[in-house]
Amino acid sequence: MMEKSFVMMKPDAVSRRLMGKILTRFEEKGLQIVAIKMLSIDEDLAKEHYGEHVEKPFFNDLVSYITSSPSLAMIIKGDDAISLIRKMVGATNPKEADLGTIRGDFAIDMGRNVIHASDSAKSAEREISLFFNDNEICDYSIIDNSWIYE
Ligand code: IDP
Ligand code: MG
Repeated sequence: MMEKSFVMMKPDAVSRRLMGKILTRFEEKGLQIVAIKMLSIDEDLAKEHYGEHVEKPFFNDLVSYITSSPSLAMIIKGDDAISLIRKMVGATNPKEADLGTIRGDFAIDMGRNVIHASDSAKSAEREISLFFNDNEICDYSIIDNSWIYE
């Protein structure tokens, strides 16, 4: 099923100049970027985005990390994009993430794991509306789609 996922390069990815490399992975896979923007996430947005973790011991550090410097927010579209992108991103703990995944290849610490991706259709919908207005989402057709999809 065609899906849209919310994906975000975290402050470490942006500041380590990894944006191009990470974006290339999604493009080369055949996925489609339908929205993208750099933004400095404020405390309110960080707490809202990570609301499910409010009781966790790492919550304050997570909010500091995410608000420390700009992030790159995106919406990425494709067939089964939500679970596909979670696979490309790899396990939350980069030390356990398989090599070949984004976290496995570019990160070491859990609190510096370079990227966020929605974990379900429900989260994707919530996160997309938290970060983007409808008029920031571009629905355009891509000429090579018949070489990506059967
Ligand atoms: P996910 O990003 O793979 O979905 P979640 O469990 O939703 O993982 O956690 C959100 C983010 O919180 C993680 O990506 C990571 O940056 C941070 N985090 C999760 N667990 C820990 C921890 O035990 N220590 C430090 N940071 C953590
Ligand atoms: Mg999560």
